[in-house]
Amino acid sequence: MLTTAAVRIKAQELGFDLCGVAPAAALPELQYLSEWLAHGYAGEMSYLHKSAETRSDIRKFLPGTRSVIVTGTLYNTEAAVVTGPPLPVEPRSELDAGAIRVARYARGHDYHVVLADRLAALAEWMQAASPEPFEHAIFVDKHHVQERVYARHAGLGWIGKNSCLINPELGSYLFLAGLATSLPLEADAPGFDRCGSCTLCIDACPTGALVDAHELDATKCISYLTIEKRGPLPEEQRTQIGNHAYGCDICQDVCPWNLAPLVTADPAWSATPRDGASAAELWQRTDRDLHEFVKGSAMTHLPLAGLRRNLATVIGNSGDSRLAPVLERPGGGVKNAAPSAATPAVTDAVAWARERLQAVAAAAPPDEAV
Ligand code: B12
Ligand code: SF4
Ligand code: SF4
Repeated sequence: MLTTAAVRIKAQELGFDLCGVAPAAALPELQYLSEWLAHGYAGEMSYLHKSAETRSDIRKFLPGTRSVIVTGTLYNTEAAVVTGPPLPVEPRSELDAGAIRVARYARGHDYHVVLADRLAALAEWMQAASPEPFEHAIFVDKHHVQERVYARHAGLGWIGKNSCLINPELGSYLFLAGLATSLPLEADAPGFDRCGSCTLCIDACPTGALVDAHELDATKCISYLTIEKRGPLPEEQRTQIGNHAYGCDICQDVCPWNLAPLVTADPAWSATPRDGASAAELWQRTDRDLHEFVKGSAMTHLPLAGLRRNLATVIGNSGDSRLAPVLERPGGGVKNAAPSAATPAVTDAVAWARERLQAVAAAAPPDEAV
């Protein structure tokens, strides 16, 4: 019979840093989803409402599931922890005004693709190694499984007050993904809470999205606003976004369990540098060249118009009125080269950014005004 230990060894060979097994049972944390949705915390993520029934128990995702194999994959490639500067962003030099932040998880290749391939290889190996036939289904983020809950019960770590799964050795810059299977594998012991009296993540969140321990109001979260929210960003939240063009890591960057973050050597997660790129330079790209910047990464899940909306917002937050003229030149000013800039949410963000930068220029002493 296939054992949990054998599956774990194979998973590590395939590039997963962590692997454990949770029972397919009525786990206590699964119940929070319906409460969370009832609070309206999901905002426009209607897919969470639509799939709530399936998400409430993995046995609705794959009937007959007896074991849940959960993997954790370290994606961090940055040696030093860099927390977001105070918001709104103060330009620190001529060069870095308008430098964008891209969340660590989106800096490498698209994890949906990489991890699904590795899980398919694990499933194939299991089929060959198991004397008995079994059912299985892979889940990677977008599938209807509450991954953090099963990860905790597979012994990968605990769910922190910032709502992230934290491993005591590796921290929380981890992708989660796994396999539901009808095989009766031996379950691991669940991870236990090591947050103690710490509240650093709650205190550091610039938007107040962490309304309480383990309670995240996504509608206030920069990750939701920059990635999931379509159309114009709510006016009152634009300055809070600062220079975040895609996602946010602040509540993880401040976590003591990430203080000396491990860096992965896996080439899948190191790619073209995206974090720190110039919002002004990106804004002036044609749509085709802007797509080149995100190609192959999880950032492709955001339509180009959404990225432009975020870039215009970052430029507006840069506090550098010298960046205002670039807003007139999406696509380098070449006609029809940047159709995504013509969408209502983007033109709205541009008008807002221009107004903000004009106000900065007007407030500057005469010799500094442009
Ligand atoms: C929707 C979603 C989002 C939304 C909502 C986030 C959220 N906290 O729910 C938004 C867009 C904001 C988001 C942001 C991010 N996400 Co996201 N997201 C998801 C997704 C698709 C579903 C999560 C979900 O079910 N939410 C619903 C609510 C109910 O869950 P929850 O807040 O996580 O609450 C849980 C716990 O807090 C706990 N709980 C609640 N109350 C209490 C009380 C007590 C006492 C206890 C003990 C526990 C507890 O139970 C809940 C059950 O799930 C998962 C993938 C998946 N299929 O699971 C990825 C996932 C959670 N995201 C992930 C990542 C990487 C991120 C970001 C770091 C990306 C970024 N850098 O911008 C941020 C982190 C923000 C944060 N602090 O959570 C990873 C997390 C990996 C990890 N180590 O935890 C996942 C697992 C994707 C993956 N496959 O790797 N995400
Ligand atoms: S990801 Fe950023 S905005 Fe969202 S809860 Fe964490 S610190 Fe707050
Ligand atoms: S910052 Fe503190 S409270 Fe928040 S997740 Fe980390 S240890 Fe837990």
